[in-house]
Amino acid sequence: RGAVAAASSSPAAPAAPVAEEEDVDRVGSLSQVSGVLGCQWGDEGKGKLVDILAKHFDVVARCQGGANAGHTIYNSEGKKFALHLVPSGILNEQTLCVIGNGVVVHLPGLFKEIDDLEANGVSCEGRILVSDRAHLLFDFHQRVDGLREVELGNSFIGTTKRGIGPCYSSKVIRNGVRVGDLRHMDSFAYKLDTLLRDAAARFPGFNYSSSMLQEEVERYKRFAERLEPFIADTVHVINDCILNQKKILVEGGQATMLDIDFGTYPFVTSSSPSAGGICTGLGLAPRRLGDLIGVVKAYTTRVGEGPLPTEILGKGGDLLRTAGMEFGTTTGRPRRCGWLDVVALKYCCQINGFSSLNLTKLDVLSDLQEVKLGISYHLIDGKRIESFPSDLQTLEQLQVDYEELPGWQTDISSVRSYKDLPLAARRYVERIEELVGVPIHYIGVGPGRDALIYK
Ligand code: 2SA
Ligand code: GDP
Ligand code: MG
Repeated sequence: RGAVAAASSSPAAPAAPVAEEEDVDRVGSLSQVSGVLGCQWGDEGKGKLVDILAKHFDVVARCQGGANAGHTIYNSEGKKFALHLVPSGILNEQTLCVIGNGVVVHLPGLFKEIDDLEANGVSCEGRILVSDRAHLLFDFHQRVDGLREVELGNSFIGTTKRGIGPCYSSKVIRNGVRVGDLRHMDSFAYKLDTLLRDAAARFPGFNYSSSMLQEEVERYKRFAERLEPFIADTVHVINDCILNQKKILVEGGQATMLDIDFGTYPFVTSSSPSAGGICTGLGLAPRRLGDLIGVVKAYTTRVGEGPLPTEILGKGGDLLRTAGMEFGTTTGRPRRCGWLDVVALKYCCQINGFSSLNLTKLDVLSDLQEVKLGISYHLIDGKRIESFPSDLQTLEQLQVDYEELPGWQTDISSVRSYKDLPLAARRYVERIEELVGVPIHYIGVGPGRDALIYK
């Protein structure tokens, strides 16, 4: 898949009308440092919200993950862009995009993404900074990702095979090579050699020779030259922006249920997509954080293996997948679908302390006669589970208690004002707010920039 998807016009993404004044006020009054984080298992539509909010911020920054992320956004002409490493603020000309120290950076992928953006009329020059502390993700990390998945047999994780886990492993075991190391090519070769020898010793199927090292070093010498203008001490840049009253929006990749600590371990990614990852991934002090917006799909999806308590198997799941076009933005894999899991959502809100939520893809539920919310869990013996379980055994055995609500069976994709939503749709939204205790300020009714209701 190209870094930037086909530059096609989507019929579902019409040109954006001007937002009403009070909507702009609400967005304009978001804190100096705000964040957009995923509440479920990723692909909630974080990219769309970041793109919409970007014009009210000076900087949009990524703090974790890498090119495993896939954020699909549309510009005002309905042109589609699929971003992986470049922050979703890039379509807004005034925004500086920062790739923070917590991100793992695959340079060939980043350059391809930049080339594709430029080819589609988006100027990136001088608008992207990459942290000198960010770790480099090499092609060999991707090979190792694939080898590990094969080695796991039936217990494979279902990773994106973008090398994320192996790169964070190199970082944590203190073998990693960082962006700043590109400025010291003499020691770069030695560091890369150590990494490649490690991989060759660990995996019998991993071929490695000194000529491969030489080739890779030569390639990275060229990359180093091209990357030089992008490299920055982003910790300093971000904190300096704060001192100069600039506004920073942090864009999360993946989501809390895929968090290395809080997710359904080991079926998780290898970074911290929760609020804590903002501080460690950008060098931002916790007390700088202001509004954090949790993005939650009106139902649930997950791509990859692992527990999904409210999953709808068979035809019902297929219907949601088709209606919501639920296929991975990075890998094209079909996403598993289910009802909204309120237990998982409450757990996620607890961890992140969201000031508000963006409920996305409400339009996708429009055809259903009834909609369900997974409101609590119990075990086979009837015992209620009070919090989101940490172990796979419980997660696999638990039963979900559902609340059924009437569907609205009306196309809501052109609704732009909360009061114009059908009563049943408003009841669904308000019931979620009531159960979770966090206000829903934004409601997505389509993929386009304009398809957002401010509540
Ligand atoms: P990895 O590659 O090591 O991070 O995979 C570990 C788990 O994390 C999941 N993961 C994701 N889940 C949803 N969306 C992601 N991004 C792409 C998208 C995914 C795609 O936007 O659609 O295209 O397949 C993402 N990235 C990682 C992954 O599925 C594993 O469960
Ligand atoms: P992210 O990883 O959280 O940024 O989400 P993705 O971009 O991977 O997946 C979300 C998908 O849903 C994208 O194709 C978006 O264009 C689309 N999308 C976002 N919000 C809405 C919405 O409110 N309604 C519909 N129908 N699609 C949406
Ligand atoms: Mg995605």
